[in-house]
Amino acid sequence: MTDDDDAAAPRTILYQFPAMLGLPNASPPCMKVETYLRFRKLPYRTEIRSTRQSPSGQLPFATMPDGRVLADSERIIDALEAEWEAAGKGPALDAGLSDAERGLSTLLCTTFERDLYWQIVWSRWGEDATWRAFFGEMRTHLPWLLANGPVMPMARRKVVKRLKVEGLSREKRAAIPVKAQAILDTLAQILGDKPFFLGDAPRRIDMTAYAGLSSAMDQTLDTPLTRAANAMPTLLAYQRRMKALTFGG
Ligand SMILES: N[C@@H](CCC(=O)N[C@@H](CS)C(=O)NCC(=O)O)C(=O)O
Repeated sequence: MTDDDDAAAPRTILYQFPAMLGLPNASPPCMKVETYLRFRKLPYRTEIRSTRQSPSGQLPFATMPDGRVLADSERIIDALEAEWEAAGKGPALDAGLSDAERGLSTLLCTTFERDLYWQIVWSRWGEDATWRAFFGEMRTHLPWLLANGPVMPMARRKVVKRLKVEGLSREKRAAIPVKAQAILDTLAQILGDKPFFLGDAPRRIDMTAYAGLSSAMDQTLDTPLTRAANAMPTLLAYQRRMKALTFGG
């Protein structure tokens, strides 16, 4: 890990969920920050925390190299990018993008962080069969009381309610894979034959994209979403390209 390149260098401490489902992190926002840190080869270490310990009530949050504690993946990356530029290490990841490219980046961000994100959440929490497998893995990381008491079924009911607000529910189950395929098709069309979403070089959106796509494609849970995404050669090649650049392999 980048953890030990230079023991004296100030490092970011990224607080997140434990690694699960064969992924460094099964939470796309946590994975986005770690992808960024690895892409930039910045010194960092990760620590497991619960959402109750986060200033925002959500993960990730981080202690920055200057000691500030920040929550929210975008704020953390904003601060690291600002430091990168201030230290004269080079241009920001999105330097030189046209207005149209910035606009596309914003739209893609919504597609990954809302549309694809809720599909991922559905694929784990919504369906009974995958929920059982997901919970089976999750409970190995939980204290006995949480793993066996009513807390996780209650958490599931809360997530299922939220999914309904996002338009994903048992009543509308038939529409879910149709919507998932439309999202995946749109992403593959925008990517086309470019190596990265905005061209030849990785940009900020690629951190978000890899985080979402790895959760959808590279998780050990066998879900309809995972199968649909892995059947798309453009997305599969992209996911592997980003993985090789950041986590290796
Ligand atoms: N906008 C936040 C979103 C973070 C987020 O949604 N985290 C989820 C895990 S993927 C979470 O902590 N959920 C627990 C909750 O909301 O209670 C970011 O980008 O960091």
